[in-house]
Amino acid sequence: MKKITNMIFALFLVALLASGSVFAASYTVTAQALAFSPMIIKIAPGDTVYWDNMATHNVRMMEGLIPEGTEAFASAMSENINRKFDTEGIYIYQCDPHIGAGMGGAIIVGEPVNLDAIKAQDVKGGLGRVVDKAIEAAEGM
Ligand SMILES: [Cu+2]
Repeated sequence: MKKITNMIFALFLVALLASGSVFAASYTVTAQALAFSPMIIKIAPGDTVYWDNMATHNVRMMEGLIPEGTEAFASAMSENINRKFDTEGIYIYQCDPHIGAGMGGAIIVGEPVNLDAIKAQDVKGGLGRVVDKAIEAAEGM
């Protein structure tokens, strides 16, 4: 009987792990001077990202540089925000006032399914440098 109970418990744990939701993690990106740290993070679907120290910054997800069907949301200036990511893919964002200095970053959620779509874009300047780094990170996965 004890053996069966243990087995049921083990199956229950496996089901929990597979669902992922119970173990959803939270990551922090900190604005430091004119950069986000870490600039690129890899997370799992269902995880949350918290942007901290945003006194003079914001986060704007860039149209065409995020997974198809997801919202190109933008946060208000000077606001620390929490955002949950459910859809797989690469999300490239910028800080509006400082993108000229290259202040942007990327969240890679699960598999980088939109890598080809991002590579097809011709992005220049500060945002272009962010895109290049995100592509490099995604290709190294
Ligand atoms: Cu900024």
